[in-house]
Amino acid sequence: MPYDLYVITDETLAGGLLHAEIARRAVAGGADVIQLRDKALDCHELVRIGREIRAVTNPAGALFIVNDRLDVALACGADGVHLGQGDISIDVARQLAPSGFVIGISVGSVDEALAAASAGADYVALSPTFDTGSKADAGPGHGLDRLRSIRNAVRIPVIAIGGIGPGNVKEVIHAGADGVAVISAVVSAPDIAKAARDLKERIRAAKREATP
Ligand code: TZP
Ligand code: MG
Repeated sequence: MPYDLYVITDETLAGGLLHAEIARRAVAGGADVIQLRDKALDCHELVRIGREIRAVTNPAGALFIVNDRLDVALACGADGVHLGQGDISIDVARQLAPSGFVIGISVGSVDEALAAASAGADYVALSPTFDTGSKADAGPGHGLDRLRSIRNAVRIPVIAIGGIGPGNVKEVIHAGADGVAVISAVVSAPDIAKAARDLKERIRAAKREATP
């Protein structure tokens, strides 16, 4: 399953569109992964919306990941969960999840990436890779040298997240990212499907250049 273009839903940055509609448009533009992320919703709302997104991603063959909440991910039949360093641990999540369930985790350092890989994570995301205005507590970007170091340290897929768009996606892929996770570059675009299509084409082109 490729992680090339990983789109995170955010209603606050989508000009009035709801999560499922953001997902529908992003998938129409070729998003490989949709992550439901909303810190303001309660569990009931997250499960209801998660099921709507599940109905969008399934027919398209896109992966559906829930942010933070393993309980919500399991309740709405998601393909996986994206954890932060303070969320349920990878080992415990693995014990509770069905086989084949995807567990990804945000990391900021090589040590965190190594720990995640040895705990059985399916992917790590360098968070944030660049400065971002889309996550208030993200802190400063770790940069491309950190991305390269993590790429060289682990064998599982490495995703770059934070401050990525059409202007810098090529250097991110050339630094070794397997995929790119974005909010604003796709979700805040006037035409979400078109922005997704354009970004995915840039990712693919950069990968073709990077592979001799
Ligand atoms: N986690 C780390 S950075 C970030 C998240 C959810 C926000 C990414 O948004 P953008 O607009 O692509 O910088
Ligand atoms: Mg989180």
